[in-house]
Amino acid sequence: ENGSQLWLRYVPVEKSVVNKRTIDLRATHAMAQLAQKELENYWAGQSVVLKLDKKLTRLKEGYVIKGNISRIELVAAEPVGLLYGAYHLLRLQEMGEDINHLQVEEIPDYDIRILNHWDNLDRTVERGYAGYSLWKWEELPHQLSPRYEQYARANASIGINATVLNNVNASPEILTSHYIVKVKALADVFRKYGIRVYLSANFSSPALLDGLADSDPSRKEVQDWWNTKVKEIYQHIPDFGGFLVKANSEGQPGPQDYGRTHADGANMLADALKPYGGVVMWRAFVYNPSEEDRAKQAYQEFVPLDGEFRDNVIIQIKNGPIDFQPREPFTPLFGAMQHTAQMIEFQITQEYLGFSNHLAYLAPLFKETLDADTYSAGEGSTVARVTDGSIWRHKKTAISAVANIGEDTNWTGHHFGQANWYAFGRLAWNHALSSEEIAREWIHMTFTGDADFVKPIQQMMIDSREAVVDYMMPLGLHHIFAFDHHYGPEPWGDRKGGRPDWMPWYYHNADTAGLGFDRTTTGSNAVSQYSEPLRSIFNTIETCPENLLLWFHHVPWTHSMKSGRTLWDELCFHYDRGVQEVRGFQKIWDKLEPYVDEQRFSEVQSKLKVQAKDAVWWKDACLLYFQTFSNMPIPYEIERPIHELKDLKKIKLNMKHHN
Ligand code: BDP
Repeated sequence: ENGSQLWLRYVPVEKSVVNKRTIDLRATHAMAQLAQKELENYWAGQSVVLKLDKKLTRLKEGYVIKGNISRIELVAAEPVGLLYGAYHLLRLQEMGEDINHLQVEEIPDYDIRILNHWDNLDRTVERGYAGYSLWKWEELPHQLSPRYEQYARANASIGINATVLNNVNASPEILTSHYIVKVKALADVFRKYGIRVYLSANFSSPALLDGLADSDPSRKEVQDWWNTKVKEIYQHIPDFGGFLVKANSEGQPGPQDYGRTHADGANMLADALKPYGGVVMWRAFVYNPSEEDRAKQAYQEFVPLDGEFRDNVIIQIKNGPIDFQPREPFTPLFGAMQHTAQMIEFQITQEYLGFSNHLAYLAPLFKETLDADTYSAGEGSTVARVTDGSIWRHKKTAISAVANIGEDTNWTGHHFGQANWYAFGRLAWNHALSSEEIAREWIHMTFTGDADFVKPIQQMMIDSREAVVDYMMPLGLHHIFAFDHHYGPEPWGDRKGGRPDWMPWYYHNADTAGLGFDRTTTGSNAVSQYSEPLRSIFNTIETCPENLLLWFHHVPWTHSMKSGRTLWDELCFHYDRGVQEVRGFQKIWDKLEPYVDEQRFSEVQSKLKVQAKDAVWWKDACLLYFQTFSNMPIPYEIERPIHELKDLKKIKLNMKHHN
């Protein structure tokens, strides 16, 4: 048992069942046949009839399942809907649900449910912690690893229907003919499971690949280059999804290099893709080392462009305004552009949450953003609703997340990392699902349905994200990681001549008066980018949620918190609670050894040891460092530090960050 099967542990049905049961397919499409095959192999219940009904367009890629004791009917408008319906049935079976009176109607909340791989062509993975890239470019297109199909099946089983194969810091080579045939080979495998391929495009490709004088989007020669390139791609991949673009961000080229706007750049690509139905996902992750608060910059650059983008452009926005921190408020850009389609970008890979060493179940983080009310069209304008088309209808809706998948046998490095891939897929399909429900499903399918195991593990998963927040960056602290690789604490971090917006002090602002980033109306005024009443809520120290306090305020060390403690004591309390929680996870896990196979048990056990050590490291580093400003004692009920600050400052991890 090595975790390679993910949550797909369906048991083949016995001969005796097969003889009594029919899986009747009334359609011919290959994907419908695949749905039939999955049920033939694994469905142990009543007979199933699979039908397509093109008139049911409201279902989109969804399905209806109705059933009585002897016969279940699965109907979809699209062949892929039958496949999703088949996986739904198999999930019910795995969960031991009652399947006698089924009345299911499922319609996906987003049209495009897409994974973003940050995979480089040399097979290193940016912010990847599960080994090398799955894509074996040197063997493609001739050799197809069996994992391509396993990957596609796993995605289809949770409703993911799209994938970006390469890093947003894109090598232009991906668009050469040499690579396009390789991409085609992958697309041919994925298509069977309803998955479309997208590529990250380097904006300077025309100049870099074919020697054009520049890549200025207003020049006819450049536009022609993209038109020809797109045509070539569609000749090989008729259902190619489109481009994801990181432009004028962290040194990547873009339209601003030529005095053009993001809209000019995105529209040029959109025009090239339009005849084929392709889309452009244009990222809003932009910021410069300027005087301006980094958290404000995306909004400032993009809001003025509202209405200027083509209808096949979607602006891809990270959940938080800085960068995938353990906790951030939602990016204020959500809901602020009513005439432009917007999509969320989450990060499944744990760049800032302990890599694949820490157990952190991310559904609560995803939900926190999805459920956050932007108030942009009145109360109830949650981030989910301003992106899923229910408030402003745009041509296509989408949701994305940076994958945590690599070549490791268990796919994600940490066995519990699989749950985050799973959770993203389930939420992309239905953002109303709760973190608890999703965890329960995943545990059942990945480990066992025994309640004595499911309950405590579910609780541990639910608590795990907050534990990470507690021992790394409680109360709205952010970006106090070690430089570059982002593993471990470095609140003292400073690089001579380095960009201030990459330095921890830029974010925590510790001084003898207090701690935190003043983003109020008298500070950087980032609060003004939020709609009322949020703006006032965040702006006022008494009403600002305490879990975001140091995000929005520079707070005196002696400030009295809701608990009655001072800020300093509260900070100590949170760091300590984080450590205690991880110790608790170790106990829960050890106690459940009888329910888990040996290999997965011991692998998770050793990861938890690393996490517990790291949690203490974080706690000691942050408290000892911040104490040099607060000059206040660590409350006596809290575990004493076991490190010296001067030793912690010497730790240099030799980790490479591949760009
Ligand atoms: C940051 C990563 C960096 C990515 C960048 C991005 O540190 O490696 O290239 O985001 O999203 O989180 O473009």
